[in-house]
This record gives sequence, structure tokens and C-alpha cells, in this order.
Amino acid sequence: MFKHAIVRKPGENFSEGLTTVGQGGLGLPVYWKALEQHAAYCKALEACGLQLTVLEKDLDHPDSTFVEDAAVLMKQAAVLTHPGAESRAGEVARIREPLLQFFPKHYEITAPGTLDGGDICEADQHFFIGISHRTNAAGARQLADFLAQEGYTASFVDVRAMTTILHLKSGISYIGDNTLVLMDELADHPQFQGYRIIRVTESERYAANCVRINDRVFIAAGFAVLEASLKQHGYRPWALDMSEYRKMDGGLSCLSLRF
Ligand code: CIR
Repeated sequence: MFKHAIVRKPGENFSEGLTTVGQGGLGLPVYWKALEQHAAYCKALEACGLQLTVLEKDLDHPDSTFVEDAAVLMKQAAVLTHPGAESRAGEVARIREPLLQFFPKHYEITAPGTLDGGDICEADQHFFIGISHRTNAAGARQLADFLAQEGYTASFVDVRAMTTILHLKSGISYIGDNTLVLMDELADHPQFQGYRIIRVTESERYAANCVRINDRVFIAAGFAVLEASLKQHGYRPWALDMSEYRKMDGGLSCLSLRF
């Protein structure tokens, strides 16, 4: 059960963050809509029983609303990351203090290692670590070592050749009950055999990034096939409009750190 989440409001310069899809047809985000969607996301977290720490907008870092990339959380310790994009490196220092209030024990990814939280998929005692254009092998190895010290196992999934996703977790979510939601391209990967798999079709790929929040599963609105499939598997999906975050390559999970 999650009891708490840390989020950060997007700043007025949110659209100046990094994006690949924004330039490619979806357009740039509209700020007031992003704020509205953020507020709805926060309300949904609260409705699921979570207490929120809402950090103020950080105009020095337009991507800083994607707080998930700055840390990886275990039950008893936090890992401060070393983001792979230069423009995002300073986000870690800005989340350190609020995060470490809750996690007195912590580790840090250091150069030459780079790692974005969006590449890390926790599945109970096991963590899948994506090697991407943001997370390098050195960062992945450092994290695996920290995880081992805390009693978790880890394995690496190389997604560098997958041009459709930014991070591993853009294409995979663990929603409890030994169940993975997987985009088509990842669904037959040997690492994921042994899990119950809910497959996401190519046209709904964006929705593969969903989040189990206590007894609900948050999914991006507008993806009817996955929503129906989650229901069939006994889950209670909660659809949230993510249109403005999608334009900046962001998914549902990136907007919060949950613990
Ligand atoms: C970036 O390119 O870093 C941001 N515009 C989007 C980050 C999304 N984060 C995530 O998927 N965990």
C-alpha cells in the first residue's frame, strides 16, 4: 500500500523541456491544461488515500515535474539518480531534502554512471533496469549493487534499439499480482516470461505506462482496449487525461514518487 507521494507542479516554461514527440505532430503543451491535468492527477492520488508533498514549480528545470526520474525508491532506502540529460542534472539537488525527510537511508548514482528513474521498473523484490539513451551500463550496475545491499534482485533490459520509447517504463508497468503490462515489442522478451502479461497493442503503446495505486490502476485516458483488458483481469482502472504530458514524452508514472 502506498501512503505518500511527492509531486512537483509544472512551471510556466514546461514546454521548453526536452521532447521528441512534441516536435513530431502532437504540438507543444498548453500550460493551463497541463496544470489542470496535474491537479486531477493529484486529486486521484489523494482519493486513493495518499498524502501528498507538493513541491513548488522549478523554473530552472522545465522537466522537473517528472519527479520520478530523480530518484528510485525501495522500502527502506532511496537512491538519488544522476539523470542522463544534462538539462535535468540539477533536478536531483532540488528533490534531495524533501525526499530524504522520508528516507534517512540513501544511495547516489555517480559519474560516469547515469540513470533516470523512468528506466526502473520495480516488481516486488525484483527490479528491471532499462539501459537506454539516458541510463548507461555504469549507472545500471551501481543501482543493481545498491539494490542487492537492500536484498533486492535486478536484471538489465536493453531498450536502446527501441526508437518508440524514451525509458524502459514507457513500455512496461508492473501492476502487482505477478502481472506486467507490456507493449507489444517487449511482450515476448525472455526476461518477462513467468509473469502474467497484459499486452498493449501498437496503437495504444502510450498507455503501457500505467501505475498501480493501492486498489486502482491509473491509466492514460483514451485507450479503451487496455482499459477493458485491465477490467477483465479484475483491476479497477482510473483514466486520467495526460495529453499535455505526452507531448513532452512523459507518462503517468513520471509525475510522482510513491511510497
Ligand atoms: C525528458 O525528456 O526527460 C522529459 N521531457 C520526459 C521525462 C519523462 N519521464 C519518464 O518517463 N519517467
